[in-house]
Amino acid sequence: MANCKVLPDIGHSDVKIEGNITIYQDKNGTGILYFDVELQGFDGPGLHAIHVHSNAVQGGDCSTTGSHFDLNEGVHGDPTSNIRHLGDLGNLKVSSDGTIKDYLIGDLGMSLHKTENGIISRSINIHAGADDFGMGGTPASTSSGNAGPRIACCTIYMQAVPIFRFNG
Ligand SMILES: [Cu+2]
Ligand SMILES: [Zn+2]
Repeated sequence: MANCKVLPDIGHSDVKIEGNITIYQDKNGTGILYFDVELQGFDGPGLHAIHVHSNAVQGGDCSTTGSHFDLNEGVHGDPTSNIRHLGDLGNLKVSSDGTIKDYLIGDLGMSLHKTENGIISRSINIHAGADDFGMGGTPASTSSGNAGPRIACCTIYMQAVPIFRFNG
């Protein structure tokens, strides 16, 4: 199990987005990787790109996280496509009250283990705009989905699985 505590980008003082993304995968690390997204503080409803980026967040600055996590110099794309970066998770759909609750993304390409596709100590970034999945016909589209600035981000940390003990 891993956790990513989302905070606004240090360069965006107007952004109020915060929350948690809990990430879990079955024991042998070959199953679906789940991202359970719970966020609040968006300005309103809409779509926002969400990606795993290569590096951890330095000093609250989302621009320090590098490009979309991938094992090769791949092309950006739709999370349901075979042509994509590993870190391309698509768009978050934010509700009219500016929150996103119990939103579960499943992914088969990444892992919580110390394998080359592992994502511990990498980051998750949330963008100001929607991801066009590389269909926009511009260089910004094919490299990163033309999703605009990184407005919130977090570093992915391993978290011990809680153990419950019962007396009686
Ligand atoms: Cu991104
Ligand atoms: Zn990408």
